Formats: sequence, structure tokens, C-alpha cells
Amino acid sequence: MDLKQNLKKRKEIINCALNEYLKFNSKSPRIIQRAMRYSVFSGGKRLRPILVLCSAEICRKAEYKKALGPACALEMIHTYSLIHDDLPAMDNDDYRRNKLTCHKKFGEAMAILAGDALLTYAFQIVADDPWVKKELIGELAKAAGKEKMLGGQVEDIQNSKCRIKKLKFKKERIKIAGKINYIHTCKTGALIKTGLKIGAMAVKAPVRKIEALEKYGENIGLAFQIMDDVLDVIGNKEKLGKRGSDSDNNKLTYPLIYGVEKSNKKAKKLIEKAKENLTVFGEKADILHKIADYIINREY
Ligand code: GRG
Repeated sequence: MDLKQNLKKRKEIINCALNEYLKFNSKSPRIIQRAMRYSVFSGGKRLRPILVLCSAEICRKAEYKKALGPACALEMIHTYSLIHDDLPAMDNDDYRRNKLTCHKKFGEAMAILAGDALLTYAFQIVADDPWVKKELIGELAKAAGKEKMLGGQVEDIQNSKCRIKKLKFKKERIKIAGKINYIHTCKTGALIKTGLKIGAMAVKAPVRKIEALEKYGENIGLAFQIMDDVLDVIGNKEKLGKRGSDSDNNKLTYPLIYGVEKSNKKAKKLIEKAKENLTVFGEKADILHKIADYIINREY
């Protein structure tokens, strides 16, 4: 099966499970359920939950469905972060995936609440899942919290006024390069890396396999954000589904510091490094090799 078909099949499994978790019911106001569903089903690639399932599958194929709850929880956390990231107080974006952002469709208050509801529901899902151990819940919380995704977002906002002229001194460049790695690793990399970890944890994989997958995740996570920065500069806005907003928002990005060509090279190196960690899985990891390549070749 080629990669496109493989990803499509996995996406269908995930969408089906997400649909079950987010079925309309009478337990909460309809408007919040609509806002949650609107953002979850607005055309995301499902990269993170796909990685959770792949990780579980290459460790213990027969049991991969045990990772479905954690995979959906991770996608809900990702969606919450995007809803909040689009808000006027943050990136102030009107469109995501070529659709109105949650606050443009439902108003700011409802978008904040939809994000909050997705974040809390994600933890309800894993806490209620009979297959899930409490360590996995801790991993999810750490990845989303102040030391990782949220911390990265804080640094991103605080450094968004960084002026290019500051970068003319070597010392300054080194400091900024460290900062940008921290931001990307925490803001974007943490959820991706944790996806690979929790997939393996869900099927009780041995520690050495979990660690190998984590290292793979760390490298593809950073490469993913570098490519996101590059696409923000040179990507097709129609395909990306949003305006390129990093430069408008004075964001600290890889192309800003290294230029597009060097950023591409850095991402390629990270992908090669990521693949080195898959040796232990042999051919079973074929899909993860292909996903790694897709990350640097994607158009959106
Ligand atoms: C707690 C107030 C509050 C806000 C949280 C942490 C945070 C806001 C935002 C950080 C999340 C963010 C925007 C990270 C950038 C990562 C990124 C490249 C997102 C896009 O990922 P894709 O391309 O998205 O996988 P799709 O659309 O495919 O789901």
C-alpha cells in the first residue's frame, strides 16, 4: 500500500473514533459541542494520532487499537492548541485549513471554551480508558503543559518582537539559535514525540523500543516545525489554508535566522537522524520511514 492510501486508511479509523467521542448528546450545551466538532472536523491531517497508531502497531500490531483512545486525546489537545493559537490575543488568524477559525465562526468566548473543553475532555478520555495506565496520562499532561507545548508558546510570544538587526553579532545569533530550538522543540515537537511514546506505552512495549521511538519523534518533531516555518514563507497559501503570518507577527523562525535553503538542509539532516533510530524495528518501521520523508516533502 502506498503512503497516501496508508495515511487515508489510518485517518478514517481516527475520524471514526473521534466521531464517536464527540457524538452530540444532551449532557452539555449544543453550542459548545458544535464548536468542538467544528474545529476537530475541519480537515486536519491527523499526523499526531496517526503516529500514535503507527508506534503501537510496530511494537504490537495485534493490539494497536488499545492506542486509539490516547490517539484521539492527543488530537483533541492539538486542536485546542490551534483554536487558542488563532485567537486575537495570540496569532489573530481568521482562517485555518481554508475555513473560518473557531472564534470567527462561534465568537471569541465560545472558541476559548471549545479549546478548554477539548483539553479537559482529552484527559477524561484517557482516564476512562481501561487500557490506559496513569503514567501515560502524566506523559500527555507534561507534553501539553508549562514545560513543553504551553511553555514553548509562552517563549514564542515573548520573543516575537526579536529584531533581525540584533542578529548581526555571532554571540547573539548563537543565543537566538538556542532559543528557537527550545521554542520549536517544546511548542510543536513535544506533542509529536509524546505521540510516539504513548503509542508504544499503550501496548506495553519494552523500554528500549519506547526510547527509540521517542528519539525518532524528537527529530521529526523539530523537522516538522522547521518545514512549517519554511512553508510559511514559500508555501502555496491556498494549499496551506491560511495566510503566512509568521513575519506579520514578528515570529522567530528558522528561515529568519538561517534562510530557506539552510533551513531545508537542517530539516533533511534531522529526518536522516530520525530514521537511524528505527533500525531496531527492521521492516516493520517502513511506514515511519515514509512519514519522515513526507514531513520534509509536504506542501501543507
Ligand atoms: C493555553 C491560551 C493557551 C494557548 C495554547 C500552546 C498553544 C496555545 C499553541 C501552540 C500550538 C501551535 C500553533 C503549534 C504550532 C504547531 C503546528 C505546526 C501546527 C499545525 O500542525 P498540523 O500541520 O495541523 O499538523 P493540521 O491542520 O494538519 O491539524
